[in-house]
Amino acid sequence: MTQSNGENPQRTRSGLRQIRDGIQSRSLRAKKRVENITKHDVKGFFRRNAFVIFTVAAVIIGIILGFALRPYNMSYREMKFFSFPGELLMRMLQMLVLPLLVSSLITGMAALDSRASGKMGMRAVVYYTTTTIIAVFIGIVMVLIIHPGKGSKDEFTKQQKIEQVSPADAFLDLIRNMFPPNLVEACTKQYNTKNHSVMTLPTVAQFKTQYGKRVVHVKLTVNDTLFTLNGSQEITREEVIPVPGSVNGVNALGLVVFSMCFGLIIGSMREQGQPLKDFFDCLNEAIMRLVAIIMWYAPIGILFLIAGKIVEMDDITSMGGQLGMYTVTVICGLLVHAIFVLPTLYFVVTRKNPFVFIGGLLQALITALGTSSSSATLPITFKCLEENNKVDKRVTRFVLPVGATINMDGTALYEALAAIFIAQVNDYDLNFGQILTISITATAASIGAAGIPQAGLVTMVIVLTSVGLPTDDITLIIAVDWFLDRLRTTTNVLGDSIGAGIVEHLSRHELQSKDPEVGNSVVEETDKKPYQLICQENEYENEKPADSKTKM
Ligand code: 7O9
Repeated sequence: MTQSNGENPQRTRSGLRQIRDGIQSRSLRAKKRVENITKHDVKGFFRRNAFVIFTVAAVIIGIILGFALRPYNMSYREMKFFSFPGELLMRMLQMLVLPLLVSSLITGMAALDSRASGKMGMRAVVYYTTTTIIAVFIGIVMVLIIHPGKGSKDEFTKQQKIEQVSPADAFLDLIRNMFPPNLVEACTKQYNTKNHSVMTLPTVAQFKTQYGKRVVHVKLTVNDTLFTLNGSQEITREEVIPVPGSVNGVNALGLVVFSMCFGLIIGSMREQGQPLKDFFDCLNEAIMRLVAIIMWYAPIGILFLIAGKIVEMDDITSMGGQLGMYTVTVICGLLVHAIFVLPTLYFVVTRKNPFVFIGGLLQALITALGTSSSSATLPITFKCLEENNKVDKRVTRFVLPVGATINMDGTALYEALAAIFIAQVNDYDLNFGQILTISITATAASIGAAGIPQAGLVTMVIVLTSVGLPTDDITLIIAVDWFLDRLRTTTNVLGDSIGAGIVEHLSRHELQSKDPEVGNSVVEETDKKPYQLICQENEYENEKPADSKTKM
């Protein structure tokens, strides 16, 4: 290599000249390129990035409009009218989530054999756990360093009572929700154990006096639910009993479990499963086309969602010092995770520029910010990853819905941080064991959130109860929750998307060598990566072109 000491000075000089010439010619070329930019190029740039430009503009206009309208003190009704276009966007996105979730998971699983999907699933799970643990760690380090809670609650407004939840019941509900007995109901309801006090049970008491200990079964109706009590249990007047119930909301966990199993089975059925495979593939494609249409409306919806929220929010100047510091701490934690940890992880694994990848996701991230729901953002996330970042559909279809359901880095970071903040406000010293307990429960809470009814509050209650912190103090942080929710949702969506990029990179060999029977829309566009083109050729070898639905 170049050892300048023993080198011919003539050669060194010529090398320098070469470098100089190189730089000069490059700058000349760049100059020429700038000079050659035509109106056509500029137009092309705007057309290609139209969505992103509109969306960013929507956020800026939304913020300005929101603050401009605040002094007018709108009535509640006026505010609802004003947020109406935003509400419509939410409804449209949510409309697509269910068919998208089911069809993408089924086709995603059916396109892979059980070994390949097992490997990919393993990678996804390792990624989810690693990033969630890192997120919790960052949250804890941030709150310990910045120390936003000062051991006094004077500046906070009056607290309300928070309902207690039993962690055991929540855990059992999570498992129950994985296996919905009625698939149609799973689209609208989640199982939720409710606690009922049996104070008003004169019948039981009468039964007992009448028959003593020999009472076998007492049938009761509480809230229209018939259930049986075993008489051998001692029923005292104060007893609280778990009663089956349900709450409104999609049982995402149940649908994910069902769709994955169903997809795997269809995939293993070969020719027999082909009609169903085609059906769900077609359904998925049709939904994605609807998403493309809704994306044109998204900027308007986002504008009004953001402006509406700013008009609605309480006066920020009344926010106390501790709460302000808490908000800053959460923002710092989320930023470190989203701008430093996740991109670094992406770079280390793939050796590609993470910020180019994130650039392609901009619209999904802004939609997450506007809607504060990673499930409602799912359709846009799909579009961004598949179209801008050219991630293989077999990966996105499998990784994104599962990620939206169980991978919530922002939520995990937030819950751990919030629990320690509440401890600080109460002047409660946490030892290492308690901090470890908080990390474990926060990780579990973020994984199980979609399976636990009314998750936001319930998971926070579980984290606090695990170390004996007062649950009523959750009301201290509710004032800023709407805002922090948007930021953690954005982090959640980024985590899921980077996960898809990483899993695709790690699975590239299997995807390359996989049998070509991968579902038609996977190989739809011609500007895809080489291995997809290989699949395309093979597909034509195997199929009669007349039967093929593949567009060229
Ligand atoms: C945040 F798979 C899908 F897409 F259909 C799906 C549907 C519903 C996935 C998840 C859900 C779901 O119910 N999720 C859920 C998420 C339920 C309760 C709480 C949360 C946590 O939400 C985050 C948070 O509050 O930190 C955040 N708002 O990512 O949406």
